[in-house]
Amino acid sequence: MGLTEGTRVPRLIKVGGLIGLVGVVATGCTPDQVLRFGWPEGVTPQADAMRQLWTWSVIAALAVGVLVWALIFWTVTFHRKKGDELPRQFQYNNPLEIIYTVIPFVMVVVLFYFTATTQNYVMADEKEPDTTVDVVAFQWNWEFDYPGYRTPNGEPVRTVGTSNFTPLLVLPTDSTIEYRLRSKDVIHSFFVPKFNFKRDTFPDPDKNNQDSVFQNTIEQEGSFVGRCAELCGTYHSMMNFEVRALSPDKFERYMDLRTRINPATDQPYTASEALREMDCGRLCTPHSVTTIPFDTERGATTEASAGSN
Ligand SMILES: [Cu+2]
Repeated sequence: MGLTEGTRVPRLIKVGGLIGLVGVVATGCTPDQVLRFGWPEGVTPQADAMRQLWTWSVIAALAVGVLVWALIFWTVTFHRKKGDELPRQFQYNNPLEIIYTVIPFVMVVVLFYFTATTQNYVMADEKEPDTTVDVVAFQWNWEFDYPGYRTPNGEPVRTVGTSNFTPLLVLPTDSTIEYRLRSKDVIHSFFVPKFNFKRDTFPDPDKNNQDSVFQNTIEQEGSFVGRCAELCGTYHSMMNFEVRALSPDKFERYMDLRTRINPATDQPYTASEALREMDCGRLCTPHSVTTIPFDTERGATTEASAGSN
């Protein structure tokens, strides 16, 4: 039996709904993931504020899209050419033109308002920080200094990355952290994907008029990879580090060790030694777990070029 005019539209709606339902269910996405619309999950309230801006922007865009698609389909379905007579003309219709100027203007104002307030929240650095860390980028690694904690030598607690050691930026959760960025040579960029945030690091940020300070709060313990996100030379790709977020009591224990002399070496505890001493499981792994030191293969390259000579 052929389709009659009366059943075609409800069946289209049913088929369309079914395809949509299968699309959502078959991907295995949770409602939370669906509402992220592809936005990566972060570990800071700042990252979550940006996620909310993204979610609501996409919902607003979809609402406008559905309205526009509906108008298009309504027009092409019910207003097809019926004869040679010219249809009623709408140009120079003032009320219509005012409406389609005012509505987009209102949409832009609303989007601008939420973008500006979210950006102000993410960029805000007026709180008194609980922990301050000086991030020093250099070709091609990172140095992290904690000016609030001093070793018995009077030096700030310091972690420096090398070709064999990925530097661990150990930080406390649930407290305001201030990052003060600078570079020793060229422009680098401090990037922790789980913060959904990166910031260029300049040499002499004051002279360059750069806002080199930002703050955030990490809401969960864990190990999060960090990278340089500005092409800075030959070994740019090896410029990785790892954020190790520890609960405040673990962090205090870590800093307590780092500000004391390790009897085994007669030197202040290094990051790895302190974590090994704490022995708290995976969170205290004394080396990075999210990235590995980059093998420069210098030896192999030298051998290969020697062989070709
Ligand atoms: Cu770099």
